[in-house]
Amino acid sequence: MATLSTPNGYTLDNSGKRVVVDPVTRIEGHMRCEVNLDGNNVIRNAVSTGTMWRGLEVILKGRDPRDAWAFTQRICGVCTGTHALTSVRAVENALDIKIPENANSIRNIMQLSLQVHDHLVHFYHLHALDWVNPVNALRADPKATSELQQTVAPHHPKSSPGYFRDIQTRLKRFVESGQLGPFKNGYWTNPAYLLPPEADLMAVTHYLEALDFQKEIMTVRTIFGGKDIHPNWLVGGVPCAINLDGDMAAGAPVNMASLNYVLGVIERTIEFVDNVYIPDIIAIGKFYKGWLYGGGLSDKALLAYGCIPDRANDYSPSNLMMPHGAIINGKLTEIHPVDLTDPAQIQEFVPHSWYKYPDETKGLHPWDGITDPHYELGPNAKGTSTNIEQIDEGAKYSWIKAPRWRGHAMEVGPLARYIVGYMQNHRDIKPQVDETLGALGVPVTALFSTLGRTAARGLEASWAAHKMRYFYDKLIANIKAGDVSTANTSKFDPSTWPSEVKGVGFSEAPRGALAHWIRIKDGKIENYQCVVPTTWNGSPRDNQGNIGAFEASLMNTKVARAEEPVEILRTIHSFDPCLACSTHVMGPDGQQLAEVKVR
Ligand code: NFE
Ligand code: MG
Repeated sequence: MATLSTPNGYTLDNSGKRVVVDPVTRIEGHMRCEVNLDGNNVIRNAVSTGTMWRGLEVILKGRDPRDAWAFTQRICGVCTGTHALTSVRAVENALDIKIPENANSIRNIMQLSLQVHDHLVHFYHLHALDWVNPVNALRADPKATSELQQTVAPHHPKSSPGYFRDIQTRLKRFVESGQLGPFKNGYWTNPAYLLPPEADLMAVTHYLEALDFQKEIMTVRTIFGGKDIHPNWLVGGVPCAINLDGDMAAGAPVNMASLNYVLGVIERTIEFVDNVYIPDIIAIGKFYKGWLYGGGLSDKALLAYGCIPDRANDYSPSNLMMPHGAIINGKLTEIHPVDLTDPAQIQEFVPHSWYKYPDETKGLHPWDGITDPHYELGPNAKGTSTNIEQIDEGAKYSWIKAPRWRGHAMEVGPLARYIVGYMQNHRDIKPQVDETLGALGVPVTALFSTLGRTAARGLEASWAAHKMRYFYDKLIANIKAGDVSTANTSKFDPSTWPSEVKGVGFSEAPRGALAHWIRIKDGKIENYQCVVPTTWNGSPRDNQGNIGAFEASLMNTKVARAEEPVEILRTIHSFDPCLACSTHVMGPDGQQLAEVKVR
């Protein structure tokens, strides 16, 4: 082909120089990305491939629905609990099980703490080095760095010149030893890095502080869920007993002492996000204003399911504290309601995915989903099936299916949630976004960009941190009113269940809209399908030729050095990809189907 127009409004041209990034690092899971550059090094064609596959949906067949959360939680090592939460909701929806208010508050606190934790790790440890140059930080003046921090983040206590000098010395030792550790393999001489040395040193310092803070924020889930990164969950509520006078040894993990501890962690989380994370985004954003344009989806197709029910058991949009709705064709003022039970709304397509359907011209709703792997490279691929040199995107080319909402390729995640919320005048989101745009001095259209996506994630981390406090207060008030119930076990026994039921559970995972669909027959799982955020964002082309969100976001980006594609990483990383979540399938007998070598 030379040029090809997609129904979602992109013109693809694969005639120019092909650049392959494989593996894309600083993500979860394994991903490959290929682009074609024109004579001016502008991306004119983009191909995103999930290069791994695993087994979960098939493993679940025939198992006890009450155990599904424990399996699905292991889809991923970063957004763990959100799958467990979505799974117990799917089962509760199928069996019409209501949970106590305390369980709702505790689930929300756990989910919100995951949201903040995940966003912090993404910004500092997976994404920051696309903007921040640790080698350049060696040239910083620690005193000027201290002054910079006191200007941009005046409430953060760790700000003395001596503190920054110590960090710089540590960093210098790293670099001089030739062992850059976490800072290895960066493009540190690339002209795309624009921060002054002091901003680099400040951000690298916060990288280390955020690393440290991880071990604190995860304790919220260890108290309510017994452990992390894979805490315990329960169909019908949460598996922890509340006894204010109790102690851990007596089997009451939720007591006065541990609740006080949780409160302390929540307060420190709010402090860290509001005094460090948000100021860093604004400080970095000011130096990279060019990245507030481009990297968005030109058709502005955005999807959010909503999450964080205020009262228990009510999943209608008016009770969900995170935004719900779909935007298509760039019409921001028209927000469509989303119905996950409607086969006309959600469908997964596979003509460009390494799966087989009986009829691949049609999509399947997840309740009728089929997981039948089929690995083959197209006729125009280069290399061999185990050592791919170039993907053929005209054929099957990814382990990710292509989910579509009413036929549209959608972006999900913090940016989708924040734009839907902003357009709905969400009472928390609207002022937060307006304040940030004001601080950066840019119009609302700047949201549709690589940095807009990164900024939305930071704002959402702040929102989530404050909402943890809201549900903490709610939990305490309810306990003080005499209600210590955390689980409803009235329908736990399968003999109380109908012989055939189906259900759907949904949440907003850190990376976007997540849902699990379940069919239960005679007390066992008949079919289980997960459609996860990175399945939406990282999807390949569909039956109509629509490109997915990763692919669309890369289009028309200019790359400074073709051999150092930091620009590709910036935009792909702004989605916080998780290929582990999105490629969670394998052959029915668990056999190895092919070995895909990643260069
Ligand atoms: Ni593995 Fe996940 C999130 C889910 S997939 S990280 O967030 O669900 O994008
Ligand atoms: Mg799936």
